[in-house]
Amino acid sequence: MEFKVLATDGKARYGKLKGTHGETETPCFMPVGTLGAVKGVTWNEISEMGYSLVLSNVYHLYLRPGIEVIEKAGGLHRFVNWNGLILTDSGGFQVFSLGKLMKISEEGIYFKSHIDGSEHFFSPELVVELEEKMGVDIGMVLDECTPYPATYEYAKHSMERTVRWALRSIKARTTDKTAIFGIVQGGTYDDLRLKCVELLKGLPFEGFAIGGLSVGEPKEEMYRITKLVAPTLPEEKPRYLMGVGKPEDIIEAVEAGVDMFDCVIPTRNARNGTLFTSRGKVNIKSAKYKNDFSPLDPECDCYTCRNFTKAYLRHLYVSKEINSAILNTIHNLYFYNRLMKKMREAIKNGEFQEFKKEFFSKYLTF
Ligand code: PRF
Ligand code: ZN
Repeated sequence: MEFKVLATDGKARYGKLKGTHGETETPCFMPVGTLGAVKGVTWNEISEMGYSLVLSNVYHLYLRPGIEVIEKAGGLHRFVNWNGLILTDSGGFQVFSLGKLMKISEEGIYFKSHIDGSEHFFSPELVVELEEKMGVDIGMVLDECTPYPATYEYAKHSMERTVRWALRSIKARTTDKTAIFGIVQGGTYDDLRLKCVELLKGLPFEGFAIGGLSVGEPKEEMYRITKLVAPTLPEEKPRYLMGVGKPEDIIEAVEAGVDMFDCVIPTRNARNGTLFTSRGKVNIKSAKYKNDFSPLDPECDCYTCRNFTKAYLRHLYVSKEINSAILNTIHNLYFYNRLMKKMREAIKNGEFQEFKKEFFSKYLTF
């Protein structure tokens, strides 16, 4: 993997990331394709919207269809027939958030399948092995996503274990075709976060992620930790804020020097009828759109906005038509990609502050 910062504006960075299966400009947003599919859209639509990097998940793929199936298919790219970049999350977060965690030990994580209740074990070594077997471009290490709130003692032990697991992950590597990213934990404690960066930053990871945020802490805490941690990470490597977020959160984090993001918000909200527009969020099920024959976002030139009215989108949603999810997802993912593109242009032109001001002058965040 190759990464180059090509321009900066304040702490914000514009760059290029090259992996085994292509390249992407940064800051970038990764659509979430947990099970090897981004819900509601085809790969063709994903790449037409301008995306060349998507996120998937080793925990889910391990449980179904199983990593052997993916190996037999010739790797994850061949199995799903996506020829762009793929980053896989390790399951460190999913095991916790799905609530099926059985036991966490120094060795790894014992968990129960959310599908059939069967028992499994993930070690840092196994996760790297599975990510390499699937041939993904970027694999995340196994970490412990510290919940919020957590006591100082808990957050400290959990962060220290995440660092020991990071060292084991490095030792388990057998190829550089799959890049591996380390993950910074430490809860909402500044000194633990900085300590974690210090312990990880000398290790031969191709990039670093900030984990353990957007787990229920107040927004101010998330911004504070992001602004504290991002600038301390190695300048020449990509920085990834995991599971974030809303458009306004992403803008704040880009300003702090973060390069990569993923979140289910644009795709999940699309299916719930919540759409992102240049004026803020739109709840398409609202009765006020019943006879509104204007486009969803006059500033958007996605397939949905170019062709359909709010009244029609509302009708599809209310009628539970599959096309509602499809058209809404196309719009939301297009909106997110355009947001990232605007930020990249602004950074290149040294106009990030102007961009931010302009964005928030129109976009209502309540
Ligand atoms: N760790 C991992 N994946 C994640 C997170 C984390 O802390 C988060 C936190 N928002 C999202 N996804 N491995
Ligand atoms: Zn649109």
